[in-house]
Amino acid sequence: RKPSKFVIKALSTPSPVLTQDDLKKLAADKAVEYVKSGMVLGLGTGSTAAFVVAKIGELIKSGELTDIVGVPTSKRTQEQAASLKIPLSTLDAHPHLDLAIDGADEVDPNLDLVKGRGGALLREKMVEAASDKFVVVVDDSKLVDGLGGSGLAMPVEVVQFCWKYNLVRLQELFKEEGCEAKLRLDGDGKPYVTDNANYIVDLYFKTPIKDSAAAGKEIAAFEGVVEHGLFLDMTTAVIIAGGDGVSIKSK
Ligand code: ABF
Repeated sequence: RKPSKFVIKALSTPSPVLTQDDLKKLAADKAVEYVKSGMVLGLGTGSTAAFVVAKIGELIKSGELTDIVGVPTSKRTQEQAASLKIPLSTLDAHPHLDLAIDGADEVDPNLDLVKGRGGALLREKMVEAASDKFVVVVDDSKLVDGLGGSGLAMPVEVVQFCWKYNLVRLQELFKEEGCEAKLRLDGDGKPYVTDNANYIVDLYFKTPIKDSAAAGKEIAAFEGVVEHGLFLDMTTAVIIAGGDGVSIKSK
């Protein structure tokens, strides 16, 4: 399995009847071509990343990949990888990773990302920042002109203590972008609790974030903010599956 180089390149043309899941799987399979035996791998979270983990499990089972160590970015991924018998470790034991592969919620033309609608942003950012290469797998519905521009949530993980205080401060910070901040709730209408026992405040913007680098710094400076979903200057390459086929973008 020879991986292509990280360049913008159309790789194949899927038939028009492919579903969103088919597209996610196409992107995932392409990303797994970068995985080599002996690698320490960051295992992402979300439905696209789940296809990546499944494929890696398959290749380990068939003997095509050996000596893989996976560092999961969530309890969910940990469970999936364990069920597939992927050997697992932690950042404590493996502080340096070769490659991380994960999905994203938004990808801008600079390959900066919004992540964390799946709730795993803190562990994702820790693992992906510790990785030599970070490959993002998406279907083309995730492409935006500016971060925050999809109308969907940009998550911020906050401590439970006085979460409302931070919700108000975050909303105020993005007044110009018409930001509405909401505490994320679970299926029972209770506050959603992350793997790290924190809450998530979701920010909804009317217009994209003007300066995402400045925004990231300002959000992170708030006491009680644990992490935010802006993943800036972290991406090595993005694998995009869409109606026109699978393509790879890198800076
Ligand atoms: C993770 O899963 C998250 O950072 C992002 O929120 C989400 C994307 O999920 P999906 O691939 O299911 O759209 O990558």
